[in-house]
Amino acid sequence: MTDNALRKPKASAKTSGAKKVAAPVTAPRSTPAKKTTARPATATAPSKARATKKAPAKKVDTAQLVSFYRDMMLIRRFEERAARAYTEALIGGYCHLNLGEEAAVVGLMSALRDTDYLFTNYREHGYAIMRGIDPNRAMAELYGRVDGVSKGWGGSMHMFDMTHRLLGGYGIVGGQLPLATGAALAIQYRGLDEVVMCTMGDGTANIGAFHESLNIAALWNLPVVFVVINNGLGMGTTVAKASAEPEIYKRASAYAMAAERVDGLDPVAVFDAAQRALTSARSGKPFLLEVMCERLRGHSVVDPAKYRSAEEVAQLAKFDPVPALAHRLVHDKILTSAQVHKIDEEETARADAADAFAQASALPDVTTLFDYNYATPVANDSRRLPGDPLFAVVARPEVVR
Ligand SMILES: Cc1ncc(C[n+]2csc(CCOP(=O)(O)OP(=O)(O)O)c2C)c(N)n1
Ligand SMILES: [Mg+2]
Repeated sequence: MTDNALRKPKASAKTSGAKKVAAPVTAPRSTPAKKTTARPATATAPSKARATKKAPAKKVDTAQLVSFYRDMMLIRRFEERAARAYTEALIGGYCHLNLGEEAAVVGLMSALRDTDYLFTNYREHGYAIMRGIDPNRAMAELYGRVDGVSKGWGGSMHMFDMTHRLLGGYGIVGGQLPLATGAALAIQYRGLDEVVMCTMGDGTANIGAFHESLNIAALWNLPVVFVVINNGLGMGTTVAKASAEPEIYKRASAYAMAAERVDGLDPVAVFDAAQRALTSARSGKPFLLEVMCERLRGHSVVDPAKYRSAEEVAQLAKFDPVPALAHRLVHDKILTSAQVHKIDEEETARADAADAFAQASALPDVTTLFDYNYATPVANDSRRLPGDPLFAVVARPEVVR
């Protein structure tokens, strides 16, 4: 367990931005922070000024809850299938999984309209599926096959699909933020009723682009929701060790931006919070949403996560949103255990079918390697470098100066 579990909120915490309420106050850092995984001295409990009354309990739409469960189960089985294929050396490159973050992914994506846009990072398979991309095409991309979302040239970290308005898939931590902000500017410029959602990890909130993007988004009232998936870890470094302000949503107040922290184990809570955030952004008030999750496995498939003690790993099951929702469905008599099991079987079969589809898909022709480097033709596109062992040596195009 990272210290995340200790920080899991009982209810959503909110800040409406410094324009309306006092900015969060942290104790001045007079002494250097101690190297500890415990909550840093600068962390403050939400002040009364910012704590909001718990929203009245909404009647849960049972069909929606079942649908959330099915989606979460598909992501769970898809990711497990991907992990297996990776260890069988069927998938190359990097591979980061959404295991433990399924409720966050499903809640967030269910709140988006088809006309909204998503930018995300390398931990993206579940997002791609939830945007409506066929799991077969998502899996084929992991396998680097022609039927993949990015025609097999992107791999796990670089899915892109304009039809479903998934604008990546980025391997550079924070790389997606300025791009998402720019897309929101384009929407505003065109006067459209669309919103950009930009998801990232907790570690990303320490990258310069985070601050630049939030600042300009708030300054120009851009229709963008920034979402921090706080899984307590940036690779092997805990939030407590890396962030002077570990309650990341509070950073929004530095930019007079509305913000909220929500329990990422509950897809309904995430869905509701995402809807509030999107409504705000659609009216020109960008939003920072922090979603508290646990990453159930290593940073990527090849990370044995030795920085976690056996005791911590044993605790993780408590923070697994998939069995938690199954339990809720049965406990509340929405589904029987047999029905829950059937959904599992069906989604396992769906993940297996995606795997079979990917294995049957062809590898891309190597001559198409540079075909998708640029959206539009570029003069002197140096796709055929003399000496490149993959290609016959051809005359290099003249360089335009
Ligand atoms: C600019 C940059 N720096 C470092 C890395 C190496 N790196 C990849 S993922 C990662 C941790 C990011 O953690 P977080 O933002 O919390 O996302 P999570 O992996 O937990 O989803 C780092 C440091 C990178 N890809 N890009
Ligand atoms: Mg993280």
